Amino acid sequence: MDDVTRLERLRAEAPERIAAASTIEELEAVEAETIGRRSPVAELRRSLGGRPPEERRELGRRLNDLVAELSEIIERRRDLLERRALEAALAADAVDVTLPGRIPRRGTSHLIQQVMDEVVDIFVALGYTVATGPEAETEFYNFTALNIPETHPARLTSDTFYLDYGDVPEEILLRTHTSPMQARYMEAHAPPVYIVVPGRVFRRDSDATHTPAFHQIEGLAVDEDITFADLKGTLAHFVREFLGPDTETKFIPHYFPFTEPSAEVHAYANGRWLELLGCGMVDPEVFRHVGYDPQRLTGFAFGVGIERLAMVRHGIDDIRALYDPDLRILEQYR
Ligand code: YSA
Repeated sequence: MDDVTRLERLRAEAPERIAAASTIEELEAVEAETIGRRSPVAELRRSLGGRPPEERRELGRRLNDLVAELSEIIERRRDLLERRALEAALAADAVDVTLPGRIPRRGTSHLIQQVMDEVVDIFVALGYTVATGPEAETEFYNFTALNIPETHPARLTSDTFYLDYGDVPEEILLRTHTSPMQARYMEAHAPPVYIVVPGRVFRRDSDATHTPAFHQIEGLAVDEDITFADLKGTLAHFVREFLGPDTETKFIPHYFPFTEPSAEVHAYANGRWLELLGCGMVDPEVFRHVGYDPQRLTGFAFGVGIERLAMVRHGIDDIRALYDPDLRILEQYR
């Protein structure tokens, strides 16, 4: 086949191949095969130099015409394919504004957290600040600094979760109450002190009113001339704020090694009295442990059980309901 015939055949066949390309990639492949650097057209152009002048001129003109013609057809096809690709992308991305929205499930803080926040708020409104301490505590801060004797039953492994850190100078345990923060805070701060300490505590307890992990809020007020009347007034205010003015409560004398005198506060709910908190006037021995002057300072402290508050307020008679993962229970307290 002579050169002119090859070019004419290309001119006849190429438009059909260009029209058949349905993507930009296919079109680029057809372009490379017809007028690209390795195409028959490029090959002929490279051969021009070795031809007689007349033939060179004639063949060169034909080549230029063909390349111009096919380039135009290819560009038109490219425009069309690009427009189609854009339209397809827009159609795929389209937002149907008439579709109903997806409403995300609304979360809520757990009832125990809600109660803790509320108790903290009541005391913050009285001028108290919030402090927090470690859940893994030393035997010293959990017991010794609080004047709890070596022989006290709370120190037994039957009551307390000890952590096994191997051969350490002091036993580490999961704190059994938030009271260790009393000593930690007083060691680090000069009086007066007005703090509340919310946190999780742990004991080997389990029944309808006790769980092995539960929450307390510790309160500590140390100043000059604080009396038992201040303790009673503050806790009565707290109970009225949290449980309502008509809630029946009573103070019962009690014993804690770190307060003297000591008491428990009980509230009446669901036909029975439920213990809410322990409290008392800070024992001078605790002041001595932290370097405070017991001649000049007095104070009161208390530790309130958060789950018990939730039980009294919501009429829950088994504490374990608070830890049931069934959301239908917790959703009632949004
Ligand atoms: C006492 C005097 C102070 O100066 C300061 C704090 C205290 C409280 C003391 N640290 C204490 O823990 N006392 S307590 O053993 O009686 O617990 C306090 C409250 O925690 C209880 O009144 C009860 O409401 C709650 N509680 C105790 N064990 C619990 C529990 N709640 C749920 N599960 C348990 N296992």
